[in-house]
Amino acid sequence: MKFEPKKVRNFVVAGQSGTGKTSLCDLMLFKAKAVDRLGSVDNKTSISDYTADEQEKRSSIYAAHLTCSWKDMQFFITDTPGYGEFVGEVISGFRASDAALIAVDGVNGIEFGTARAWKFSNDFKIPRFFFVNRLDREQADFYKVLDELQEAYGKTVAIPLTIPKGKEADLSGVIDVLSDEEPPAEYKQIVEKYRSQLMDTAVESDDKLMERYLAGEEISAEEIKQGLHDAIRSGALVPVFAGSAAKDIGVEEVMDDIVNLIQTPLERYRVSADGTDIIPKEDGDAAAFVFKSVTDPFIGQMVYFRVLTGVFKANSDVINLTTGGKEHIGQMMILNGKTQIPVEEASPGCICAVAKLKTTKTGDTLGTSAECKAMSPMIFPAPVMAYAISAVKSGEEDKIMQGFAKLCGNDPTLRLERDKETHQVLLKGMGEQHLLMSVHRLKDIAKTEVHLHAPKVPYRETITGKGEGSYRHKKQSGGHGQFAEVHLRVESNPDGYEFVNAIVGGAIPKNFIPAVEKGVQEAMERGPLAGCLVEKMKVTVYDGKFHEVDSSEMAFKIAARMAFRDAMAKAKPVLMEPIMSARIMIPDAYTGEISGTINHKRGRILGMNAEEGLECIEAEVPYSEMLKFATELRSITQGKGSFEMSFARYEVVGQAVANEIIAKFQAENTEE
Ligand SMILES: Nc1nc2c(ncn2[C@@H]2O[C@H](COP(=O)(O)OP(=O)(O)OP(=O)(O)O)[C@@H](O)[C@H]2O)c(=O)[nH]1
Ligand SMILES: [Mg+2]
Repeated sequence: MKFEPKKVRNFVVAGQSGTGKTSLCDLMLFKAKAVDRLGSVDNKTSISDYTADEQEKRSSIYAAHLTCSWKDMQFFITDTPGYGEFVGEVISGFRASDAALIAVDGVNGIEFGTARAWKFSNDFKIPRFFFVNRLDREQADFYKVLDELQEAYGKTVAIPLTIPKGKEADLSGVIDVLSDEEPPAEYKQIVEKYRSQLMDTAVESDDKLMERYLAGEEISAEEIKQGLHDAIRSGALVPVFAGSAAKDIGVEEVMDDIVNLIQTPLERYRVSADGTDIIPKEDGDAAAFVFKSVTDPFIGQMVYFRVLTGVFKANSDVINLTTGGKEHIGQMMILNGKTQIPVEEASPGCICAVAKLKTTKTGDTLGTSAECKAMSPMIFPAPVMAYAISAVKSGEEDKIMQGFAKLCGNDPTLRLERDKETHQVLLKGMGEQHLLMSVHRLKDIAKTEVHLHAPKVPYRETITGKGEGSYRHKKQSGGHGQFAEVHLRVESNPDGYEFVNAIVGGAIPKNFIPAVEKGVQEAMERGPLAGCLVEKMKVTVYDGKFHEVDSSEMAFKIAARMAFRDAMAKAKPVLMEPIMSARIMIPDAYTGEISGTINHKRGRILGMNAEEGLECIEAEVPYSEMLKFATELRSITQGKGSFEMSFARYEVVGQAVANEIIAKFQAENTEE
């Protein structure tokens, strides 16, 4: 099987969860006769949602790669999950594609998933088009959704290529705005309106065409097509289609226009990591971007790549341009859900899987010649939720680590980290479902289980005043005694930790000073209030005593540790907590409730603005209050909101809250 790049169309299907993306993909495969039976999400027979977990959930978790031929063209389709927590799959799906089909619900209109798909199309510089789906449902209203799209993305940008015939249960078909010569009388006016808007857009991209158009000359269908193609490619036009995947309405029109109007893989320019353009060619040196890797329980590690330029051949040697390593490609497969179809050659636009590469991982570029350029890796959002994990069966810690290492290698939004401050092992990801799913996967691939706990908050301690403390360590236990005395001062120092030796006249001999500092640093690892890291202070040793025979490094370390505690208690110690900067994207209707929730969480709202059809709240909230926010936001907004957060700084905890934390710590530590 070989593909001519001019006849390949590669696009990603993205948008809010439940807008019918997978149903649309199943229908496209069926119409293109890539399968003999129409797959269905609801009946657990979808070609795209083929994993047991997806069938159970009746919703996509992983991006699925599909392929079919339609009117002499080969489609490579990536169906992505709409559920916000699986965003990693969406990002790699966009990286692999030349255009985005954004599914929008005919009742709900713009939702978070719509805005996100729009943003990714911008980030990846790919043209997009909307499919307003589920128009057969009660209260579905194409024109209301169209208004929203035009409001958010531009009146002259979002223009229908098809409009619905009938509505809700009486939806009976669509009218093709450009080519339906005789639309039913009641639609004539509206068709004329959009047709003339499309004509304006089509001729705008070409001055000569524009002149002829204005002079009233005939413009050929081919010229209009080219004009629309260029306008879509530049983003000046984002066509809107109407339909219903469930009723098979408006889908063929979309498929035909994908063939007619969307850019070919040869028109998809990219920029390499060193800033030079990668201009795709039909043959010659080949390069492909590895956008994903998967651990298959039977085959082992599989990597998925998208050919950027040139032709790859099965059973050939290639170079990993990112690492410089050599690899051998054995069998190459294109994918239709779980079906793998071997191919001899892969050309621009193809999405292929290969097994058993030695060191290649997600984000690398493969090439047939060292002359080819590597692309930069993808950027994924930072995790927004964490669980502390522990082994269910002790002794399986290594197995757990290895299992998670594999999962993290395949999922760039998942991380396993040891927290230096709380000493917990944290599994971090994009939300509760994402983390639970990963733990479930661990059971599959490593046959081991973990307990999940709420993570401890890495509080810190510091002082707001100044204090002096001293301690004499003296012990006589048989032979040698132990003796050391340390006097020191602590004072607040916003710049960080500083240690000053102000001893004059040898009260503590120089060679013991490092031991004194060591003692101070040890004391700072476990503060007196709640056992947290102590920071931001200047510590000055100004006096002490020693004994010729009985003093030792150990004795000075102990004395310094105790003197430090004494001084800190007198210097107005306070507890500090991590504060997160959060950006919360929600539909307007939830602004009130989310603002209330933020206030309730001791958060501060810094600003609110409308962004791409959604409300964006910028806020700062203590980390301890955000541990479960991913889950709360989901339940408040019914999955229509999303957020990202990053560490901002430490701040002093208010007295009442601090007292609770300290009391809890002390109770736990006396129990021990
Ligand atoms: N009434 C109606 N229901 C539809 C239509 N298209 C899909 N559905 C139903 O909507 C539900 C969600 O469809 P999916 O195809 O799984 O939606 P999705 O966008 O892939 O969702 P995620 O995978 O969660 O992102 C299913 O129950 C479908 O049967 C439609 O045109 N009309
Ligand atoms: Mg889906």
